[in-house]
Amino acid sequence: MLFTDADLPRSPEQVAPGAMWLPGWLTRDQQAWLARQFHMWAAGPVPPRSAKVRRHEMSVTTVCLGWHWRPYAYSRDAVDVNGRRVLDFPDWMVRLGRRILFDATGDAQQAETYTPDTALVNFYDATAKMGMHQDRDEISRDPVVSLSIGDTCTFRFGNTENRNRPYRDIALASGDAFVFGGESRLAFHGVQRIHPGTAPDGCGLPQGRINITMRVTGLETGQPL
Ligand SMILES: O=C(O)CCC(=O)C(=O)O
Repeated sequence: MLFTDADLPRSPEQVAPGAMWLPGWLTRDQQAWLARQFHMWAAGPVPPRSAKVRRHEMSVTTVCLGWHWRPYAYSRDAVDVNGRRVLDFPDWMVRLGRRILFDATGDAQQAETYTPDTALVNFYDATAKMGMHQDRDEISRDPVVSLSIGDTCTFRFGNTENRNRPYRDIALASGDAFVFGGESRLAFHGVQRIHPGTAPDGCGLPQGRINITMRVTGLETGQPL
């Protein structure tokens, strides 16, 4: 076939009110740089682990920055892993989150004050998935900013009422950003499947998928940057 969907230009798109998909937001070099950061984060002090949700181990492994997430709470120390304090949330990631939020919304005032203080960094192997859920362990309802690196996934973005229709399935590819806030902040969402072999050359992750979601916990007020 001369053209597949992957060859077609992909433009920013509002998936639902408050939910913006920004395809190809990261350059290939930026993806590779973030993949290198991921390998450093994964080296410790707290290793990636599969969280247990209602006694079932998730198929993704997660390493956190700023605050450690466990179902259904945040703490500074990884009390359900090895008790060590998680790495600080990097200043550059605050700036990155602000730039993405501005590109998603055009709202300079909101973007300038956006101060994420935690990131959940998930690694998906070829068979990993994430069930439909809401991100509601944060006190703050500031937007969630997500970045994808590696294999494409089918990301399902639903409604705020339940896990059922209406929802949209979108192909989140390496370098894509996705923001959900406002009316969509509590939308159910999940990862239906990973598409092995789709990671682009040079993205820094030959197999699997990294997803970074930045969030504002609302647990402690940080210093403005
Ligand atoms: O991997 C993704 O794109 C979504 C991750 C997610 O839903 C989460 O970390 O809560």
